[in-house]
Amino acid sequence: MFLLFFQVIKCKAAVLWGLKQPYSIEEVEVAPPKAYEVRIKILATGICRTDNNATTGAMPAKFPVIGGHEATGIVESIGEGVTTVKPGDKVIPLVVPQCGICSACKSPNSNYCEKIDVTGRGVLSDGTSRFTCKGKPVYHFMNTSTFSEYTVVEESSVVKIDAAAPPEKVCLFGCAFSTGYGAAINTGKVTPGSICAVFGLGGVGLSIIIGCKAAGASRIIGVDINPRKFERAKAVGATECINPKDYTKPISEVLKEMTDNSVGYTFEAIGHHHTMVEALASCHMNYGTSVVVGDPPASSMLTYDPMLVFTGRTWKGCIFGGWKTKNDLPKLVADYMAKKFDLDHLITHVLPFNKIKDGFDMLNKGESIRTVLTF
Ligand code: PAD
Ligand code: ZN
Ligand code: ZN
Repeated sequence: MFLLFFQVIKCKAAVLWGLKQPYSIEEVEVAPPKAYEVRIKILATGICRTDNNATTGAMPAKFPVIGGHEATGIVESIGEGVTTVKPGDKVIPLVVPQCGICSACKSPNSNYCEKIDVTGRGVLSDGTSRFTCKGKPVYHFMNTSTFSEYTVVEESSVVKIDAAAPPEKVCLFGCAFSTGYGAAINTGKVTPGSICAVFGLGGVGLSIIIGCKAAGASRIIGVDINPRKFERAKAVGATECINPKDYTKPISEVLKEMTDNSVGYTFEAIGHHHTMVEALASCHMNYGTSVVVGDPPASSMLTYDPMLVFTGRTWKGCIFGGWKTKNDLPKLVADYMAKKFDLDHLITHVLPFNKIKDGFDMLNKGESIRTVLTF
């Protein structure tokens, strides 16, 4: 029985063979976990813009790669030395690990664990991958690779959550919700009564709105070029929504006029240079704070007028909403179970895993917020 745990598992996974190719469902082999590693059976996984960025090159990845990073699963087996999870535990794989020993993990002010993989390393700590397909190694994506029936992660990249948590909802704590909510609460530190503007009303932007509302913002203005996003943004707390295409002047000017020049906080949840600068220009020239949440396109430079920060604005970014994942995610899920948050407006579609292509098509046509794939 013990030996059964340590067999290679053959299963279905969505493999990206190279840039600008679609995710293709293949049979892959998933090796058993080595020491300090955990093999997880994935139950549900969301489709995030970052998974699409891996296909365009905006997010670095080592090909061929199994994408996906926003998921819930059950621990299938553990390698030697693993103590924080055991087979049968319900878990969330962690895009931002918490190894506990690097300088970021030891600092109370950082969650940027050195084990994070945002550069497309694609391998676990021993320099190898646990996946093969058609005799070739297939690489890991952001330490997680959740577009697979089974995946292997390091112990630092997985956390146990409440066994009763619904997998097809709480997978959003694996990325969108935690990122957006934390960007407002932890990074922006939105204050009661303040005015906020959120650029980009996808899963991350809507989660920022939920965070701004929880922090007591008096006005939350959603900004998106797709007006089909407005209804759900308002449902989660946006007080108004505007479309830059409806104006000839810069949206920073529009926001200034709408608010008597008093936008305290802006958030960029799109991932374009021009909207990052526009969001910066949209917060108050002195006391305003602007948070970059959207993934900056890889290997690109941004130019901006330094006067924008010289006058006193604060320009910040965050990864995964600033949460220390192993410590904080179980508490966020517990808050969800206590009905502190409602994720229903964020999830527009639930599809079986083999419909992954439809999920990406809807993301790229602007028809979905979050599509959750179930196994
Ligand atoms: P999404 O594609 O679902 O939403 C982006 C929204 O931006 C869409 O509604 C678009 O219509 C809108 N948009 C596009 N262009 C413009 C424009 N010029 N002006 C206004 N609105 C526009 O993405 P998402 O919510 O999954 O992710 C948003 C970004 O956040 C994306 O860059 C993703 O890679 C990044 C991200 N960052 C982290 C992090 O830790 N910092 C985590 C997860 C995702
Ligand atoms: Zn994501
Ligand atoms: Zn660390």
